[in-house]
Amino acid sequence: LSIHDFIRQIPKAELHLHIEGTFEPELMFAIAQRNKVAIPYSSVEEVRKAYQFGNLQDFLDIYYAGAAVLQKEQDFYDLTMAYLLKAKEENIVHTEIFFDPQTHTERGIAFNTVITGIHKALLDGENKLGITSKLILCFLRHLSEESALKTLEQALPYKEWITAVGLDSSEVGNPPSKFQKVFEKAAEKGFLGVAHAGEEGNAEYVKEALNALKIDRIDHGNRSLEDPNLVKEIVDRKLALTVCPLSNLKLQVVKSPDLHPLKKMLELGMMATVNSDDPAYFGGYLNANFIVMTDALGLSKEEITLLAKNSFAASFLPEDEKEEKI
Ligand code: ES4
Ligand code: ZN
Repeated sequence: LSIHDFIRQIPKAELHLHIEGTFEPELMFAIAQRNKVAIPYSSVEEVRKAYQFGNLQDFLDIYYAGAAVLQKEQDFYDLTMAYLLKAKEENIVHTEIFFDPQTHTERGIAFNTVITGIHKALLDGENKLGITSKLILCFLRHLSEESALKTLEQALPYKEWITAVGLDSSEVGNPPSKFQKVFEKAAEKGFLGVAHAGEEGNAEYVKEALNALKIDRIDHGNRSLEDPNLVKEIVDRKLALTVCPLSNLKLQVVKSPDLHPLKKMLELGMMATVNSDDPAYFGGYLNANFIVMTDALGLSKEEITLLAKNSFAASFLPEDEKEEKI
């Protein structure tokens, strides 16, 4: 078995995936057409050409613009099902999906429309494709804590469908402490917590995510490596990092594949996992992320196996279900 085939066939979990970031141009065109909404591109090629960003904010501007064609429950269903079919092809057997309700409620789409479309697809994903899943509600950190609190209120009737809350969007200037109250409230209601931290922000952002938000898992976390005491805490507490190699390259937080810290993280004893983040925008799904790292860093089959095991160990599945999949 070639190492690339080894990557393709090994069962994996994906723990860092924005459903709005799986929106492929072909589906975007189809949905724009049936909803009769205009998009600023005339062809799929033009959309792909526009997907050139040198940092997080440039990417987010395009990502939010694309999400604006999503209006009906069926649109959210189709978006989610398209990702699940891709996941099936890649031997992803469990996935934990972020969604950004505020991206949609801020433009007048009902919370119910968004979550029901996604949830129905996840049910079909489990029943027809055998893929288990969890849903993580992300607050947009460029908006106010008040808006996040309102979003948490809207989510409460759907508590059974949502496992955790998260924090995404523009990191620098929007530190975790801004959302301390809403994460406290979410914890009281029984939600787990995750947060994007140390992607563009420095190690202080990761420390705040741990101390102020008391998160259970760190999204990205790359810049933790700048603080040895923080690395020690992450190792000692077995906190997982959801690392996203192609995202890091596309957004230039890592300048080239051979400079990526993934292998270093494993060597330090950190529970790193590999994930695709926004695969329609960053040039590849989960296996492509494993492949770019394997080719650049010379990962062995043992290291790939460890990363796959970590993906289940770090998931929010109950312990007995983790055991079954590892
Ligand atoms: C995101 Cl890569 C990334 N970082 C922060 N927020 C996001 N939302 C979607 N992708
Ligand atoms: Zn992300």
